[in-house]
Amino acid sequence: SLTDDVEPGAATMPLPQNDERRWSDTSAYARKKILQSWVQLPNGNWELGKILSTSGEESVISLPEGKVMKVISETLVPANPDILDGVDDLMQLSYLNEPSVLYNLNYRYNQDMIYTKAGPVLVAVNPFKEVPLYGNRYIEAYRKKSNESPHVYAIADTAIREMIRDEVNQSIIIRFSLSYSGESGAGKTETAKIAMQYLAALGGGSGIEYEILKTNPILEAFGNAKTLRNDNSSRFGKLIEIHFSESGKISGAQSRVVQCAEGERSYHIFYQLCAGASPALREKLNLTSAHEYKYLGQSNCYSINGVDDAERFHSVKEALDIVHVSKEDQESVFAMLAAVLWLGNVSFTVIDNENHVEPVADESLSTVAKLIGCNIIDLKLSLSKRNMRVGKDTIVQKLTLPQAIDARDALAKSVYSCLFDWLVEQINKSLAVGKRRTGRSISILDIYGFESFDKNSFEQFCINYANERLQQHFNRHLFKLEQEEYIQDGIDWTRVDFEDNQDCLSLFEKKPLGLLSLLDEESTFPNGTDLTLANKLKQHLHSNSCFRGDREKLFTVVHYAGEVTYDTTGFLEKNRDLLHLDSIQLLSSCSCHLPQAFASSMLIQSEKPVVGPLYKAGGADSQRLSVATKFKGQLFQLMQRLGNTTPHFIRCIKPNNVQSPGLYEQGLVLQQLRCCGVLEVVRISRSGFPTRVSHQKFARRYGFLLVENIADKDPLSVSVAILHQFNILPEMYQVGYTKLFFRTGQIGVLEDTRNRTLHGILRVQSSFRGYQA
Ligand code: AOV
Ligand code: MG
Repeated sequence: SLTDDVEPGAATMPLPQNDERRWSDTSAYARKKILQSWVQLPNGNWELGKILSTSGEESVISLPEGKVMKVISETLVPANPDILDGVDDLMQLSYLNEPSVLYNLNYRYNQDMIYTKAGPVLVAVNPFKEVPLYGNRYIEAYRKKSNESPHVYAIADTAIREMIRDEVNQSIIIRFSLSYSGESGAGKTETAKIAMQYLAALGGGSGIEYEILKTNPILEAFGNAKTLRNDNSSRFGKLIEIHFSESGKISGAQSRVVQCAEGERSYHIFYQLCAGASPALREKLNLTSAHEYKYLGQSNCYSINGVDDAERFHSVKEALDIVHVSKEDQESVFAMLAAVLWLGNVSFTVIDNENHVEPVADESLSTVAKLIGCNIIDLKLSLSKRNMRVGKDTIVQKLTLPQAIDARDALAKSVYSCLFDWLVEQINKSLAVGKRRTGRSISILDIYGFESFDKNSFEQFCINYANERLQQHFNRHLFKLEQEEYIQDGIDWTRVDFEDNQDCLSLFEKKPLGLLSLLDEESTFPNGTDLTLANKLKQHLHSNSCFRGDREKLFTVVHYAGEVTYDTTGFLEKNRDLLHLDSIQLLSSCSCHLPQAFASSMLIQSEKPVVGPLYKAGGADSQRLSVATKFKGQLFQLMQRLGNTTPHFIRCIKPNNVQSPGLYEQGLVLQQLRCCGVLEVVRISRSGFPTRVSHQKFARRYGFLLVENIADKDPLSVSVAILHQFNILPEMYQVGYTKLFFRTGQIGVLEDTRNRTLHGILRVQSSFRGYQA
């Protein structure tokens, strides 16, 4: 037959080209004769073909629709037999390579099976439509384990069980990373909500779970915005900690937030307020329509398909009721929002021949003053002058138009970000009422993904730095720790290489010559500019392999997910956190209580023991942490919390860039799979021993199943006896010095036996009791 011509083990071993080689499973290929193979078409997509013949270096392949193609044998990639179509764990694929993984995910995706396991990681492909996979019926099925197909619910369930079994805090890390194309909209936030749903249902009975779910609309309204890539894009990262009591009931929750400086953004809540405020509130806040506000007009987009802003506004108000924000406070919150909107409309007029300006005394200015409760003259002053301390003297500097606009926008941003922090605090207070933190917790991390645009600024710099840190957590956990543990415990293990990103992290964090330190240093120089910053970076970092200086204000960082070129324009301003003492003074002079609270929180912050370098704004005496340093501090706190947990990973994948259901773009999916190292994870898990149990624990858990007497035996001997009695195949486990290591799935067999036996014992006991009664 024609196919007999194929000699896969011979010279034409089909190694995929260049760096994809590491993902191919050549040994398996060499052992078997391949009938089906993947062929890469000129457009980059892979298609399944039958190998008709192979001669020399070429093979003849028949493709669907009767096409026949001659290809270089080396470019062929083995395909899996049909019976493996749509397996629910990529570990089960005989041939582990890119096209096979792409095909498998696609096969499932077409049938609305959006979840697939990749060893220990859950891969979720965004359906961009409602899929019938959620709700009480499904929750119940996963709780009872009657449904075992991959699901967020299954991950959440494992987290609960491991929390109880190992008495260790757990985390569910929902992340995504991708270079050069929109990562936003992959489904992280939705996935976090689905996980919370499950935890709330299982830890139910305390009443708090309802509140936890209800806080979502608040955080989303104030923290999310419509972007080109995602109608509901998160502009902050959050870690939700759900606390459980000893009895496994939810006892409280807390959100930790990592916020990074953002330009003026159109957060949902602004549109919701404009659309949904009652006539009385409108009058009180002097509210007009969204179109009238400059801050909202910038993107020229006022509504989102299928979203009723007015209705959402009511949900937010309800949610605020649930977390016990009083009606009065709610009104203050809305007043702050309106103040921010009106601030954007404040305009300036030139007052002298040196181009100094002052705000125009119009409706915008007076409304802002009224809403925050300050004197209009004070407001005017703070937007046209700046107090500077030079040595012991204070001098007053008048502002030019760009400076005044900066001061105005900085005030608006500060009010908004203080408001957001204040809300998070209220939510946390309400969710933690009087609860003691005795039990364990499960944390869910939903953080913005890697970003790379045509132009990348300070925000991308922070976001990508955070992702670099998280990537390391992921790497360390899945690869490094894994292998180190094998070696430490003396078991047979061939090293699998993985790419560490420590070099890139050092580029950011090294002191004093790292990106963050140098940025902070330059921010403290009154004469520092974006250009001097760029030059400084180039001067000190040019020999670093993760850094490249480019022309003028540009520099490039080689991230794990790809190269990103940053433009230092605006870096110093954004890092300095422009709010001057003048503005803090203005807010503290206000008669309304929220601005006062904001002012004092900012003052407290500046008086805190300093973690990073101090910043003096152009000589002004506000000593505040730089934004980057604050961000790093928040990030480290987050990592510290995560560090003490057993992580469970979910990777979200976006199958197309147009938020459309049913459309699966191979190239886009592949890019994402590559970036998050899905195939390496599968490979390492498949060849490794992901389940491990100490001899003591193992002996304690299964020892009673033994027929022989074990009373005087040490745990290791007991463990070995158990393995023998249950005929666990030798290639399925390894005995280490302190632990047993199992291949995936093995422990399940033992657990089943244990459960059956226990069940039997209980039945005997209850029938015995019945007899007594
Ligand atoms: P993101 O959190 O990953 O983006 P989202 O969770 O906001 O992405 O998802 C974007 C959109 O995809 C949602 O608004 C839904 O319409 C849809 N979607 C995601 N997951 C599901 C699902 N399981 N079922 C149905 N629809 C879904 V960003 O925060 O922008 O990085 O920054
Ligand atoms: Mg999100």
